[in-house]
Amino acid sequence: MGFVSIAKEIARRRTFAIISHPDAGKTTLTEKLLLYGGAVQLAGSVTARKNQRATTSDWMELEKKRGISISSTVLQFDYAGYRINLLDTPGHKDFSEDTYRVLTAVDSVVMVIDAAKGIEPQTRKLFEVCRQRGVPIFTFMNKCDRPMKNPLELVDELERVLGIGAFPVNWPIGDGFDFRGVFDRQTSQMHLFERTVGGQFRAPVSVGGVEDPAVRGQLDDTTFQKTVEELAMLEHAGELFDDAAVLAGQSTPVFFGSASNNFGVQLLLDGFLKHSPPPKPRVMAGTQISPEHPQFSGFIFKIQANMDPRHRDRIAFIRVCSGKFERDMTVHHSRSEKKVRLSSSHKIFGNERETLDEAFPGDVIGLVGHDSFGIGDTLTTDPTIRYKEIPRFTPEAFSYLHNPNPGKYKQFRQGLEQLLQEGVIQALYLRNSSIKTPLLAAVGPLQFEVVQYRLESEYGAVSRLEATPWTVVRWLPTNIQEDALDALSLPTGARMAYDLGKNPVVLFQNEWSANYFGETNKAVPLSLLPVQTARE
Ligand SMILES: Nc1nc2c(ncn2[C@@H]2O[C@H](COP(=O)(O)OP(=O)(O)OP(=O)(O)O)[C@@H](O)[C@H]2O)c(=O)[nH]1
Ligand SMILES: [Mg+2]
Repeated sequence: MGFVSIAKEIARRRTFAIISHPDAGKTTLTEKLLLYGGAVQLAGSVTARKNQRATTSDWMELEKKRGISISSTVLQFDYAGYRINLLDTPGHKDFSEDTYRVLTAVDSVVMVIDAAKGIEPQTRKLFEVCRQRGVPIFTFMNKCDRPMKNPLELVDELERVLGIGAFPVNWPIGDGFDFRGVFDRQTSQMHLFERTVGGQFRAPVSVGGVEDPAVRGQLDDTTFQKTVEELAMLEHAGELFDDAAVLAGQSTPVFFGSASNNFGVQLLLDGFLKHSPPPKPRVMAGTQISPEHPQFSGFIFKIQANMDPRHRDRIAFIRVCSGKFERDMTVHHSRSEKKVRLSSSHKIFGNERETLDEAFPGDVIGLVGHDSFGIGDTLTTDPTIRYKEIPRFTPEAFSYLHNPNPGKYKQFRQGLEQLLQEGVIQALYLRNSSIKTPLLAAVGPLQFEVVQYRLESEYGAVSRLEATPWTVVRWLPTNIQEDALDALSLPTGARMAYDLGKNPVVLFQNEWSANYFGETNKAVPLSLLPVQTARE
C-alpha cells in the first residue's frame, strides 16, 4: 500500500471517548450514535426489560443488572466514509482508572451533560484531564426532554465553571414535555422531531427555515418567541465557529438534544465528524511520532478477560499510533524486550469480535493470546519507539478477600490472578504476616463488588469481603533495605505491606496518620505510587 493511501486511511479515522458524570446518558447516547451510524438496526436500552434489547456497550452481566457502566467498551464501525472507534466510558469515580486510561488512547471526546443538572463533579475532573492533554472536547447537552436549566445558563456555565469557550452549534426549541427539536445555527434550519416508542428507531424529523409555515405551524407561540429571542441574543454575541480553537481544546462546540428520544443525535454525529480531528502525532520522550511514520507502533491501554463466555480468554486493547498493522506481523514488545508475533487480532464491537487483517493509526484493536502484555506496553516494529507509561491511580479502598470454599481454591486463585492482570484492582501482602488472604486495593469499593461478582459468574468461585482499618496507602522508596524497614516505627494501626512488584508500602488508618509519619521520617519519603510517572 502506498503512502498516499495510508494517508487517506488516517484522514478518515475518528477515535473518541464519551465521558461524563454518572448517569448523564453516555451509554444511551453511544447506542443512539450506533443507530444513526447504521451500526445497529434497533437501539437497545440501559434499562432493558423483558423482550427489550440491552445496549451494545453495557454488555457485562453486572452492568445490565445495575443499569450502570462498569468498564469501558470499544465500538468500531464505518459511517459516511469514516472509520469510527468509539469508546463508551463508565462515569462512576470507582471505575475512573479505566476511564482515564481510555483518555490516553483517543483524539477527542464528547462530554455529555445532563441539562437539568449542569456540570457535575466527575465531569469536571475528566474535563481537567482532557484539558491537560489538549484533547478537543465536544459537548452534548442531554435530557432536554426533561425540565432543564436555561440553555443560556448552561452555555455560560461551561465558560464560567470550566473556563472553556463555548459555541452553540444548535439550540433547543422548547424543553421538558414541550421539547420539540433544535435549531441548527450553521444552516439556520429548524429540526422538529417526533418521539418514537422506546426510542428504538430513528425519530421522524421535519426540517425547515424559521418562517417555513410547515415548521412554524408545529410550534406554539410561546416556544417560538422564546427560541427566536434566544437565537437573537446568541447572534448578538457575534461569535463564530472557530475550528482552530476547538482543535486546541480552547473552545467546545455545543449540541442540544435527548439521547433517549433520538433528538439531535444525527446533528451531533455529523457535526462531530466534520469538526473533530483525525489521529494526531504522539509524544514520546520529547519527540513526536506522527501517524504517517512508516513503522508500526501502538500501546496497550486496557486489558479485559472473559469478554466472550465461549472463549474465556483475555483481550489486550491496543491503540495504533503509527504505520500499518498487519495480522501475523512480528513486533517488539517493550516490557519483555522480546519479539512477538501478533496472529490473533480482532476488530471489536462491544463484546463481539471479528478477525482483523489490517489496521491503521487511530484504530483500537483487540489482541488475544499474550499473557505477558500489560497496561502501557508499547508494541512496534521500531524498538526505539517506546510510549510513556500510563499513570496508575493511588488506591483508596482496601479489603480482604476470603475464599470460604477450599474446594474451589483453584478457581478462586486463577480468577483473581486474571482479574488482577486487568489492572483495576491490586493485591497487597502484609509484611511479617502469616495471613495468606489477599488484601485488595482499589480506587473505590465498588471495584470489590465487581471482583466478587465476576469471580462467581466467570470462575464459579464465591468469595467473602472483610473490611480493613486502612484508608490510605503510600509507597516507600523502592530501593529501601529490609533492615531499614525493620527499623521504621509506624503510627498506631499502620502496617507495612508489599505490592505485587515487591515494592514496600505503608497502610495508614487515615490521612492524618500518613502525614504524621511523613513529618517524623523525613529521610524516608513516601509517594503516591511506586514509580512516579510524569503525565504527558
Ligand atoms: N429523560 C431522559 N432520560 C435519559 C436520556 N438519556 C438517557 N436517559 C436515562 O438516564 C439514565 C442513565 O443513562 P445511561 O446512558 O446509562 O448513563 P451513563 O452516563 O452511561 O451512566 P454510567 O455509564 O453509569 O456513568 C437511564 O435511565 C437513561 O434511560 C434522555 O435524553 N432523556
Ligand atoms: Mg454508561
